[in-house]
Amino acid sequence: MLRRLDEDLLATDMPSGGELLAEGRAIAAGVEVGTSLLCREFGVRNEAEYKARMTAEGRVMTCMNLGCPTWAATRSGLLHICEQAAKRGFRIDRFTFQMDRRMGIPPQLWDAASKETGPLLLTDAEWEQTASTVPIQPGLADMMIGSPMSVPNCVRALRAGVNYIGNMSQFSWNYPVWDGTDLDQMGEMVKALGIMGAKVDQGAVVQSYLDDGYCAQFSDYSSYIGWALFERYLVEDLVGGHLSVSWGGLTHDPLMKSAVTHALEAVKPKGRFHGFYHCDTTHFTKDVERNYAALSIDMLYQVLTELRLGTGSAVLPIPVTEALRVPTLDETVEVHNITRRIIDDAPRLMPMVNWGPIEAQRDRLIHHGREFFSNLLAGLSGLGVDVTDVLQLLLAVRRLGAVRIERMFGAGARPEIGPLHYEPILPTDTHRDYLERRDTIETRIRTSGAVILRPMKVLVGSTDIHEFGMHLVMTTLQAMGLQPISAGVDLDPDELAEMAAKVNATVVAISTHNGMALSYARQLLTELKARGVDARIIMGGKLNQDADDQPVPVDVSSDLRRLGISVCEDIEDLQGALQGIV
Ligand code: B12
Repeated sequence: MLRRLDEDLLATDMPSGGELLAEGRAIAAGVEVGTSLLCREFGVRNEAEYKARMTAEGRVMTCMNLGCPTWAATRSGLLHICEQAAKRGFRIDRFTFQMDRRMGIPPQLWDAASKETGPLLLTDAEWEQTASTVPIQPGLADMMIGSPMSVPNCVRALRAGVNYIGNMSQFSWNYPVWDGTDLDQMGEMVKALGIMGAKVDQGAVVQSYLDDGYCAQFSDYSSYIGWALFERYLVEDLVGGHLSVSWGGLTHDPLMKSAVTHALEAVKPKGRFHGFYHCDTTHFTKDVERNYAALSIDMLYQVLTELRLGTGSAVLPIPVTEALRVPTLDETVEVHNITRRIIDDAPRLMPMVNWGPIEAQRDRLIHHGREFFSNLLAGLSGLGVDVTDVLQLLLAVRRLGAVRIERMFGAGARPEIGPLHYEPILPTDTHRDYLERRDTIETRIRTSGAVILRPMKVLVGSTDIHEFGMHLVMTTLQAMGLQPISAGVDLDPDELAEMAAKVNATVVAISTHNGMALSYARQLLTELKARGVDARIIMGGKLNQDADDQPVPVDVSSDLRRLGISVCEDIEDLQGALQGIV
């Protein structure tokens, strides 16, 4: 295990985590926690009590993702979905509010950043309406705790009557146009955790969606469990709060998924309810018909798991247009209708399920997950981190990054064939999918006798957190014999242009997914010009643009072409795009 690092894991003159938690608790004293419409209608004080009641009654709860371009559209969307569900004889218990990434930065910076997928909440009245428009409990997770706006967002959510507030796993995200330091961001997060800890008795639960953060980069499912234990240690042991751990969007193997859910439930303290378990999102393709099968298979196994464990966590189905764009309201109603029918029918299958192999897998996950967690704490301590200080822990793990953390502390083997090589014990679907796609790309390029391109300096980056496409771009370029330079993720146009100037790039290859392809491209062209960089731009991912007056993001591929940008629908198009440049 590594004992020394070349860079600093901690900052000089750091405040203590304890002081920041106390600051948060002082803020909490002035915050009155609201009660949502759902809780009022059911006569419960908060969502955890609602979950306890529904679980006792044997109801399998459901959750949806929702975020239209504006709050007004999202509000009427909630009313529409509620009405349509009632017509079809079912109701939805909660929704996870999908917001524009700008919610994580101070409002005075909003105009400087691009509009992305999802709405902004502008006024106190709008915050309040999130929990009072329909009897569906909101979970406010994205861009809340973990972002630079952790404190004001957390306070406003609690006042509105929202109890599950997160998203803890997003602590490592960078936010557009915000130029504070990682220490500033983590400091705000710790204060917000202090607020949540102080409001435990009123039902405050820190929400985490594991796949949003480091777990997406881990290659071993036991690291998921280890990381959940780490987050639980932070929130429950050090802050005195309650934690909800959700997961599932990046896993398509339903048996492994059931085993991981079993493990997460087994290491959870009694009396806690996780918010939701997410439908797989990665086996959804552009072939919408096939996606009905992906949805139904995932939901069936999830519902069976829920019937067995009675976790009180809601199942979250995903509309079949997932791989195309954000869904329409009616697409959301449709998948909930399908899911409710699955819930109604699944009990018949229960006696036929053999849970033995899943339980055996659960035990391995827990065993190796605990190993990861204790390695992590011992390792951080050995590196000089005070493992009883929340701020030090968050800053240190943020600076280490997911890949290094797993390499250093994961339970798997470390054959010395590369600097960051790690051999997972229970490989994640993300890891296996990457290896499969990499092999396909390498074989295709080898067998097609791909032309050796003249040396060109290709800079590769992502405008947001989506990185899997970007990794494949790097892999493809390497297979072609080039040596691409990685610029990383979450890049603002000026940052990317600055790097392009620095490395004297001849090509900039960008992966983008958050509904801002056109505004980003325009800004990037301006920034490159300002630096005198004459590089060709290639773009791929979700080449669409959000607008306040459009229900879903609009495809902007032709606008990008008009700007002189090479547009790639798939990774296979990359070679052609580069040949065009030669
Ligand atoms: C995985 C995923 C995530 C993961 C990402 C994990 C990670 N570390 O990368 C998590 C859960 C974190 C996530 C978060 C979000 N996501 Co997301 N995510 C996806 C998902 C399911 C798959 C994307 C993916 O990685 N696919 C696998 C790769 C290999 O395929 P690919 O990206 O399509 O790339 C292929 C091609 O496009 C091409 N390609 C891609 N880039 C490039 C670049 C070049 C140069 C070239 C040549 C080719 C190329 O090559 C690849 C192979 O063919 C998609 C839906 C879907 N099924 O596509 C939504 C999706 C992209 N996400 C979406 C959204 C809105 C978000 C959030 C903003 C939600 C929120 N409010 O929090 C956040 C992002 C926040 C942030 N900080 O940026 C939306 C985007 C909506 C839109 N505008 O159309 C989608 C479409 C889901 C949906 N239907 O609503 N997401």
